Amino acid sequence: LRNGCLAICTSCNASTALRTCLPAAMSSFKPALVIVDVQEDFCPPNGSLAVQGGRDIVPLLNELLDRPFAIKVATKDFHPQDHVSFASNHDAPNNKPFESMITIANPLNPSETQETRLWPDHCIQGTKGAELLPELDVTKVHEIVEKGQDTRVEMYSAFADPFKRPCVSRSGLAKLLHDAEITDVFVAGLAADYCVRYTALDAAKEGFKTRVIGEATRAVDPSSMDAVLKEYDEAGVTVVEKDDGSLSW
Ligand code: VGL
Ligand code: ZN
Repeated sequence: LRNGCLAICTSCNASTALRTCLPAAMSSFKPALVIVDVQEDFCPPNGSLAVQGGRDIVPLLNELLDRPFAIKVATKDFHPQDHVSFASNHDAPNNKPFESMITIANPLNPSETQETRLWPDHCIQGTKGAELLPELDVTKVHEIVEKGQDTRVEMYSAFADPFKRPCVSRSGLAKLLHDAEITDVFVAGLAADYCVRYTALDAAKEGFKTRVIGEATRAVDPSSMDAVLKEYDEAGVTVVEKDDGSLSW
């Protein structure tokens, strides 16, 4: 029974807003899956920046790739050898991977700066470490988005680097998803506290209803996840699990 934008739910009899009552298929709902940085260097046994359990998420990622997402994207961290985030490109004593923080400046506006962490060399273009895990079913992936190619800036988000410079900062992912009229973005992959986090936060800023599939991520530093969950809360990003109904459409 329709009454303006209200409806009577046939199962619970409550008068409820259409958006929450109608099955997803009847309202506007076009989901995309973004699988972040499932690359050799982020995984045991040989990755230079291996995230504990990184390889273990692949069976679930392959299950997700079997689902009817309108667009399935895989991203790759894809750095040049002289990338600013590599500790090896900096002088002692402030060059300890995982520990040292450095200041990077917006190349177009040097007064705009950001503090960022240094890492071991990782995901260097053309190396084995930059490859997606061979057990990931890339035949189901529609688009591969590479990021982090600009030597001078860190880029955790698959959408853009933090300086959002016109023309050069963006990966094209936002345009790809908007052009396809995607409404909802589901994010999974590595690492939960870096590239998954900034990708999900940017997806929400782009206006997509954004969910992170918690079981399908692993963190560099699991103890930082409480703070990340707070950020998600403030940004309207929700963390879902495979069997909690969020993926049953
Ligand atoms: C990442 C650290 C450095 C990530 C990328 O994919 O989460 N983390 N570069
Ligand atoms: Zn990186």
